[in-house]
Amino acid sequence: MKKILITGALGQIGSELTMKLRDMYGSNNIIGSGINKRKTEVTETGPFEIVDVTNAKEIYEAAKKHNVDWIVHLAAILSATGEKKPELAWNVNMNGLYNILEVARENGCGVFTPSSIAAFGPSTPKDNTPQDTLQRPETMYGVTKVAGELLCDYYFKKYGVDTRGVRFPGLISYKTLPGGGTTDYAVHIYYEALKNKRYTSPIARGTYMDMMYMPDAIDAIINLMEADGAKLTHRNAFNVTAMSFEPNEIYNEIKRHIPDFQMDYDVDENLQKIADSWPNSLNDTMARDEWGWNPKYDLAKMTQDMLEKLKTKI
Ligand code: NAD
Ligand code: AKB
Repeated sequence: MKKILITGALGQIGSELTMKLRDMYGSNNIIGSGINKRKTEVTETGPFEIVDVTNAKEIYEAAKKHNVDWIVHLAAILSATGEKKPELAWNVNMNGLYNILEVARENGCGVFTPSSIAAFGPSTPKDNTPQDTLQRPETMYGVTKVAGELLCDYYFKKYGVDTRGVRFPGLISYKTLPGGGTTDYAVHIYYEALKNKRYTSPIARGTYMDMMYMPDAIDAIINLMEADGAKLTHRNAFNVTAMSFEPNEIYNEIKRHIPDFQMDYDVDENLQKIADSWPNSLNDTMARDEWGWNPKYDLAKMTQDMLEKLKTKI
């Protein structure tokens, strides 16, 4: 039986992961937390604490109060916001992670925290990007992600903290809007297709990025946390992907369901620069071999489900 503290639990991943883990382990065993509190499913269906991850005392007190044995650390500043506010991104992503790892070390907790495709940079091989390769990212978000991967490795090797993580691609979901990333266009396009039948893409035609539907992302977190640690040779920051597409391909897929949907382009230079520095497609063989990673959704299946779910929501 696990007792888990989740940071950033009201975000895009946290809002879905918290509910799934409460179903699996019981509501009282899954403690949501966030920098502030607002009325949502997460705050109404189980324990919830205010935890600013830059404040070590708040993390420590929440972990002690609930006697947790795992921390799923999701609080972060994502790529687009991070380029606008690099100091904030460094503070939340690096000092936050350091505080989490210290609390885990003192209390004997495991830590799951996601890295990202942003941990790669322009000098990384772009196609079929290997698990172990050059990582020289040029965004502050990417810098914190690659440093975070190394810090998690360090805490495992030096102190035996059970750290685990994946490099997520852009995540697509209908429950909670994404929080300031470069891949957010691949969520917004569905909302606009249903609401206005028009979308202006800030990412240029031909820009491939890895993507994944949220149910697969949730499975990745749970399956890696449940995996036998003795069998993991990589542990932190496994490449995982489910699909790779460029804006015109997702547009055409949506158009199959909404024939009069139209899209044009107004490329955002800042986002495009970030997107151009990331891989086109990851090689996730290590995750498949070491803990059975096997995504269920491709672009067609995801689009059908997204449109069905969003229609009801909107
Ligand atoms: P999100 O932006 O939706 O949620 C992050 C949450 O952290 C927000 O609710 C925000 O309020 C909170 N937060 C910000 N500063 C905080 C602080 N100081 N203390 C506590 N909470 C704070 O992000 P997400 O998409 O859910 O991402 C979760 C993790 O997954 C992050 O590490 C992110 O880098 C990683 N990731 C996400 C994606 C994606 O496409 N969503 C892709 C790759 C990696
Ligand atoms: C972002 O675009 O910043 C995130 C990510 C891929 O890490 N979605």
